[in-house]
Amino acid sequence: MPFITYSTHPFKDQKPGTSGLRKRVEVFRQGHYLHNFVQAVFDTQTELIGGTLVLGGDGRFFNREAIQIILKMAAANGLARVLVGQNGLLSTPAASCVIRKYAAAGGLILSASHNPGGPDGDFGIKFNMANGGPANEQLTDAIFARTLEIADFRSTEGDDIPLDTVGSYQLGDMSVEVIDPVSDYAELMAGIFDFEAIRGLLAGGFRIRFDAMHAITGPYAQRILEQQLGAPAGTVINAEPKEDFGGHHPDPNLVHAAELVAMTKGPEGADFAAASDGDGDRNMILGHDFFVTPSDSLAVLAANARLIPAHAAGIPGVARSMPTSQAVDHVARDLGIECFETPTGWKFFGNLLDAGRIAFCGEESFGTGSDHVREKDGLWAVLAWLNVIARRGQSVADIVTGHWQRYGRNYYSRHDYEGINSKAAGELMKTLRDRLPQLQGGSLDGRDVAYADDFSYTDPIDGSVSERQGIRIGFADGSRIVFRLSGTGTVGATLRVYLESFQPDPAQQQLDPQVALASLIETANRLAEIESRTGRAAPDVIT
Ligand code: G16
Repeated sequence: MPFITYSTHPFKDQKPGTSGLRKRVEVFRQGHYLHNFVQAVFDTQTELIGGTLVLGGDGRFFNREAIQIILKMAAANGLARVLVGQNGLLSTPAASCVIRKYAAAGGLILSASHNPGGPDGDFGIKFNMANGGPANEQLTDAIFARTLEIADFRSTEGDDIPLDTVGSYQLGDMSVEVIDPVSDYAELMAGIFDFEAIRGLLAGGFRIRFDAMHAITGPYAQRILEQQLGAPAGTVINAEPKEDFGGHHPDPNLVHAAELVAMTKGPEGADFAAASDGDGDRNMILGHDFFVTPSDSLAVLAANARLIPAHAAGIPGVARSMPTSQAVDHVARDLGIECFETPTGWKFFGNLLDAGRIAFCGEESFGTGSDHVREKDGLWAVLAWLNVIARRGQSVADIVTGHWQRYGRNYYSRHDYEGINSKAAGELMKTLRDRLPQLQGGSLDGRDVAYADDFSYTDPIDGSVSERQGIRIGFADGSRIVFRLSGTGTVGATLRVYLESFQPDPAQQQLDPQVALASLIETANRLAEIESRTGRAAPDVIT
């Protein structure tokens, strides 16, 4: 089969964000946009040449086409083997699992996560390393630098690989194995959790619902929850992956999973409900008429880790991203284990997980996971909760309120201002940054400022430094305001304001977080001059 070198010209905007390169579909379909990025990966990740690549995506529009393009480029670039999910599907955590299990040199995951899909939606691609985790900043910087100078790419004009049938194929000297996307992952889950206890819980009439949001987790949840654990057929809703996610926004939060939230209300409401996102790495956990914040979810799972068979001996440490609430810090102190605060982005957990310093980690952005893979994992979180519920014999609400009574409650909320003018957003952040020295040691609306800085992280394992990771203002009473700009949006800028306060008194732990945080919200809005700078009187999404 003849391999051909095609000439191309660089695009200036291929810098990966918080999690890979995400752009509108129309951007990815222009010229050789995708080819350039993939060639930059092959040019810089030389261990792939002669090695194994894992390939799959969340099934969104352009997924199938992109997979065929990448397969041909992989063959022309001298890769030995590609493991690709049937129909081009692999959830992000399943891709991480497959990379690790088959000792692949890396993986390419096609997804724009929770961003909408379809011809007018978003597409994305990210490179994962041999440990199964997202490429670290050094690698993404190298890939980006290469995209700026790229002049040609290699490919071939061979036939497409039939992705709908599991089997082995050949593209020149490269073998292509189309694999069942679910089985390796399902086997991994069965080895972690107490499936017997969960089966017993479900057989006893505990009612659960899982919303796959017409995205990747439908086949995974049906196999594991319905077929292996015995949940009734139909437990998984919106189970069929669709190229446009049924026209919805595959983002598991209270706004976009409103149909699921409604299923937890009233006397017949589900006892437990959960949703996952486009590529299956996020999770939202609900009890009967009860929302568990992702920050609380991490804290509760850490406190109950020993109930999960794979962690029966306890966990060495935990980590959370900086804007995530400090709920898990209280648990770590109590358990006498290490607790790390990292920048936003799952890639920052990789070194700590590889070094065995932490076993659980999580982010406020509906991400929770463990050392079983190197990505956050939506279904892992669901199974972890079911495992804990089955072993404790308590409802979700009882587990969480009991947790608050013991450790205190971290009231928490995130306010998002989406699609705002990028220049205005940049100026807002700059003004805040400039004011930090004045805030130090002073007080704001009656609260004493304990620290005011732009978060900088030194990786404890490799010493790498990541600066300007978000502006944080911490108060002496334990409350915090954090401002940062999202690194995952594709239109304008998204300002995220994270708000947190601590309430140790059980008698005062039952407030609506928006009420409990009202004065802090006012302080944040005033301090950042949000309305005058963005033209927005209220956030677009509150979680
Ligand atoms: C990605 C990253 C997460 C991060 C999230 C939010 O999630 O993997 O680590 O917390 O983005 O990022 P931002 O606040 O910059 O939008 P996903 O699920 O989109 O891959």
